[in-house]
Amino acid sequence: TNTNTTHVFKSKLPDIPISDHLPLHTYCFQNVSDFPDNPCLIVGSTSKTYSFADTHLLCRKTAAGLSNLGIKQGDVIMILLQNCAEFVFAFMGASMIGAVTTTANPFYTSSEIFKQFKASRAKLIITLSQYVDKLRYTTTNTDEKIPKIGQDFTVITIDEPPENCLHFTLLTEANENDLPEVSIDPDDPVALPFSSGTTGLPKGVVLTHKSLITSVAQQVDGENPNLYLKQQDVVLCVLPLFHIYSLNSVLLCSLRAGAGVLLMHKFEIGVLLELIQQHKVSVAAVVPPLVLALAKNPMVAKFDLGSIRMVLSGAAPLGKELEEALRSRVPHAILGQGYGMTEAGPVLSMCLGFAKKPYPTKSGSCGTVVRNAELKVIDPDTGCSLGYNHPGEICIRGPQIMKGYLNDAEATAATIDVEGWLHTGDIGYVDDDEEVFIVDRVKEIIKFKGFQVPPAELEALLINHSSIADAAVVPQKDEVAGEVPVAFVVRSNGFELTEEAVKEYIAKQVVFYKRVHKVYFVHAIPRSPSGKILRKDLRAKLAAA
Ligand code: AYL
Repeated sequence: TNTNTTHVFKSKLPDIPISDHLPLHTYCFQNVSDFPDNPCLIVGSTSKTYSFADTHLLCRKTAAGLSNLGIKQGDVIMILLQNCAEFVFAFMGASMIGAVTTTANPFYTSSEIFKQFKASRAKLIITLSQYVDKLRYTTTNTDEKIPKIGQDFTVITIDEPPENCLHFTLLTEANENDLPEVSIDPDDPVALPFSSGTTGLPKGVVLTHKSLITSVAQQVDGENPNLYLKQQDVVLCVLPLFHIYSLNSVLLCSLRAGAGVLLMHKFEIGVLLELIQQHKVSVAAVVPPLVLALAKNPMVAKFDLGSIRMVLSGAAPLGKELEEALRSRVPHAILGQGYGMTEAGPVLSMCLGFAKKPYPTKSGSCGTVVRNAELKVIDPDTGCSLGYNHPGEICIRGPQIMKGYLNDAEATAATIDVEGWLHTGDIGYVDDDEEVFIVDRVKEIIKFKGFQVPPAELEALLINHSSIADAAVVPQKDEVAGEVPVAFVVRSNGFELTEEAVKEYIAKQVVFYKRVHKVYFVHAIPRSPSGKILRKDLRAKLAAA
């Protein structure tokens, strides 16, 4: 291979002009005057509907309210909520005053929340009263200054506020005319999701106004949008908005395109089916475990899913058999995948069967690289670029990728090279029809139902245990979750330690999807001369078992 020639893969769709000079909220609400009375947000649990005009106004009021509470341009707020209308008002409202939102899973434990809270230096948290106890942080480290609610940060609840907390109506009842004038640069951050990327602990991913606008435009803009959302569409929003998949491809794309968003605060198959039927959901964004439920659950047969015209699956590999099983349930719908990574802005490729003028696509494909971007596949050992049908590490370049990791130049440089290519840690190839196929992963991350489980985080907890001398965590294949984390543990000399005790020790400290499913006691963890865990060897051991 000649190292001087780089084979670059592009979309089959032509590049388009993108309004990436605008602030994100201006871009998303740019067309609202064309459809002010169309439903924008539909709350599944109550059927309460906010029109585009209502939504836009409530976002502006929330922006003014945040500003009244002292939130300034560049400040970070944390949203710790399941899907709800307030999530949308807070995220877009923060954008309007040039503030940045970090989103976190409300099921996180207190220590998981505080790691992100501290790293992001959030000034305010928006949540539900039932989670406020987790914000009364305690630590055994006496040197650490503990931030206190109402003194060091503000807590707002969308329901009845506990002591020292404020009610969300304080924001939505603010006067939108109090909105301060801010001048937003396209390279200013607007969202700060956390991701562990290819290695190590979760880090803040700096997504700017320009990156998110570019990503949304790559999906829904142009004469022939790659992901064609219509104003009449009702888009299912059951995947959590605190994850970039739903935030970007469901919420932001729908706002821009003028489609309605059906908000579900949690997944429950009966309720989901009922709502799809009742609200005539036409576009469903899902993850493989949800495809499994839709394909296999006997309840599905009792409901009319005829309104669904498009099903987008992403965030984890979708098996061909599963895709076929779903096809038999929604025979008239187009099924396809999107492939994304938080750091990539997030979408790298999207099924061209979703385009306004669709292309034929193959089962198992993750779509074609989005327009206005470049994708290459490199040999993981030599770094040389590879041509069609040769699997290698997928790299992406374009204005949509992250600015970098928050306060971590080293991790940024390890992920985005000097030429601007973001290295995904995914192994895949592009076939003769420009379709991307993911076949493996060279990075550490474990994906439980599409959620990230960073092995380094669990390993650090394990090594903290007084009876554990060394530990490594790797993925094990799982029928339902895709992958589950399992641990290899070396006991300290002379210590008794059971599998149950290790599992419990971890379960107490992490959100449900990071729990260790199996513990293998071993005499040593295989490591390279430099001390890196040889994860491949451990994965091979599991495969052989
Ligand atoms: P993160 N097939 C296989 N693996 C996938 C796929 C897919 N379709 N999509 C994502 N992954 C894996 O940061 C892959 O290993 O973002 C990738 O590097 O939580 C990793 O998940 C990234 O995990 C969309 C569609 C966003 C998908 C996304 C994914 C965001 C997940 C927008 O429209």
